[in-house]
Parts: sequence; C-alpha cells; structure tokens
Amino acid sequence: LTMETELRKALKEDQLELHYQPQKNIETGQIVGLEALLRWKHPEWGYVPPATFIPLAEKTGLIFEIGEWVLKQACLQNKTWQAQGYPPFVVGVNLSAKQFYQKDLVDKVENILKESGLNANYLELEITESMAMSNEEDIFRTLEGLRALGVHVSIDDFGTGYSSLKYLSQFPISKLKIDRIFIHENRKQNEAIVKSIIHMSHSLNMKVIAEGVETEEQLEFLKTEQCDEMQGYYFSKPLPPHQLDRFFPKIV
Ligand code: G
Ligand code: G
Ligand code: MN
Ligand code: NA
Repeated sequence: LTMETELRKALKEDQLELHYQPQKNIETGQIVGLEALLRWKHPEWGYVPPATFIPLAEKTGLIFEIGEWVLKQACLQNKTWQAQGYPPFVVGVNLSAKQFYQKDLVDKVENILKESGLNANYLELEITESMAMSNEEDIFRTLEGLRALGVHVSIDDFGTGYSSLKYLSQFPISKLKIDRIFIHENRKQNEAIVKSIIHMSHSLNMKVIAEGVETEEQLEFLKTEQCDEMQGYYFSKPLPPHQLDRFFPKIV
C-alpha cells in the first residue's frame, strides 16, 4: 500500500482530525486563540505525523482537498464553541504554500466563513516567511483580500526563514510567531533575538506570540519583555476538541 493511496482513503473515510493548542495572553492569562493542528489517525499505522504526510499531500495535490477540509472543520468547530457560550477566541489554521498561492484563495475562505457562520475576525491563517516575502503582485493581492474580509494573517516559525523587512512593514500582517528554537535553546544570543522580534513587532503594529514555551523561566522572560502571547507545552499540548472543555467552565 502506498502512502498516497492511504491518504486519499483517509479523506474519504474520516481518518483526519484536528487537535487544538491553546494560546494565552501573557498579561491577562486569558485564552485568546487555538491553533488547529492536523492529525491523521490511520487504522493500522496509528497517528501519522503531519511532517510525514503534508509534504506528500503537497506533491500529489491532495493538499487542496485536505486544506479545504481543515479550514472548514476549524471554522465550524470555532462556531460551535461560540454557540456553546465559550468566550470568543481566534482559531489559527496553517496554510501550505500551494494552498496560499491558489488564485481563488480569498473567495474560498470567504465561502467557508459564510457556510460555517464564523465571523472573519475569529480566523487566523498562518503562513511562513518564504511564502509571503516576495514581490509577486498576487501575494500582495491575496493578503489585501484577506485583510478586507477581516481575516488575520500571521507569520509562522518567524526567524528561521528569509524575511524581507521591506515586505514585513508593508504587508497586512497581524502577528509574528517566534519560532520555538529561539525560546528553547538557552542561549544569550537567543534572548537578544527574542527581544528584538518583540520590539520590532510592536513598532510595526503587529502582535507577537512565542511558540514552544516549556518552562516557567521562559514565560517569566517573555512577560518581562512584554511579549503578547504564548503557546507551548508549559500551558498545554495540542488536544482533541472534547479535552479543551477543561479550560472553559461549562455554561449550563
Ligand atoms: O503538530 P506538529 O508538530 O506535528 O506539526 C508539524 C508541522 O505540521 C507544523 O509545522 C505544522 O505547521 C504543520 N501542520 C500541522 N497542521 C497542518 C495543517 O492543517 N496544514 C498544514 N499545511 N500544515 C500543518
Ligand atoms: O510549525 P508550527 O508552529 O505550526 O508547528 C507547531 C508544532 O509545534 C505542533 O506540532 C506542536 O505539537 C509543536 N509544539 C507545540 N508546543 C510545543 C512545545 O512546547 N515544545 C515542542 N517541542 N513542540 C511544541
Ligand atoms: Mn503553526
Ligand atoms: Na512554528
């Protein structure tokens, strides 16, 4: 059995799931967002990590169907949480390069928002530096289109790619997500880098979130440096939807 065949089957047979990792406002402690992370539960292989099957999905074009499923599912789930009376938060969805470069991406997102009934403000799309930082007219148009809808766009894994500061300042981007390697590795240089990214984000009127926060020391440092948000195992790993109940007192 090839993995491609199995992945096609996964879509048809409902083997894909989304788990969600909470993102906290550091100052208030409130959960302000949840990042949707795709999981493939294969009947024999168990969980197949996205790092294994996303590249294959990109290569085969299956990513379009998978990506649309992820977007729909995340929007519907967030709308459901809101309908249940949970305090509103943003759901973050990772986009792959091919997905982001689709000519009709903005229309697709608009339709999914309409179908799910989710307000655009509660959706954030995560793209990487290499996907965004280009002088292609189409990229600017897509970002402008998303902004016009009211959808947020963030730059994932920030600091590990190649950012053009020119585009970073001109493009409608809401948030930088500091890559977890800068949080993890306990080095003086990394502290300097994290401080600089926080400062730059705020100067450019963007929010900033630290990824991969695992210890209290890391959180204290981020608090001192006035980083807006945090995400990481220190607070919670990604969880299936029903396990997120614990963070939100049930509205009866
Ligand atoms: O959750 P985990 O660490 O296994 O994720 C590994 C990688 O897979 C991350 O870089 C993440 O951005 C990516 N990923 C997770 N879910 C999705 C998704 O729905 N779409 C895309 N394109 N990438 C995803
Ligand atoms: O590339 P992206 O940022 O989308 O990837 C997110 C991935 O990082 C998820 O697969 C998630 O499982 C993983 N992750 C989230 N929090 C932590 C953490 O605190 N430590 C480590 N090592 N990985 C984390
Ligand atoms: Mn991400
Ligand atoms: Na990341």
